[in-house]
Amino acid sequence: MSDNSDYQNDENFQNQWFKHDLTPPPGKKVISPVQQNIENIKKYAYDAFDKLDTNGNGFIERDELLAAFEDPAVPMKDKSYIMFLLNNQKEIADAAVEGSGVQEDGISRVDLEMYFRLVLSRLGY
Ligand SMILES: [Ca+2]
Repeated sequence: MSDNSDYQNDENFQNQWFKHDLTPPPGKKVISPVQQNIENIKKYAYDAFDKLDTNGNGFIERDELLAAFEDPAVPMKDKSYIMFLLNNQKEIADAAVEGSGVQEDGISRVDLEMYFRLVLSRLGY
């Protein structure tokens, strides 16, 4: 095998990959940074739901968000998501009315679903 055929040392080969990274395939919808960020927060909230809902009542309450935010073991990136949830807690909790009709202060999974759907539609996605 000569040096010329060694793809690891072939700059052109590597440049090809960079080009592909920057150009989305035709017809594929480009996800904006804002949309991506919202999707990340939603995914985080879903994935971390059981961890955040420390008393296991199916709702993430403000106290639980604050406790997670102050936990030194929680990574900064997660804290930025938690901060978003804290800042928008009222609006998220009000996004869906749970079965009983009694409005809860905490965030349920249904609230998350409804809220993020609402936000994305508001942004025109
Ligand atoms: Ca809870």
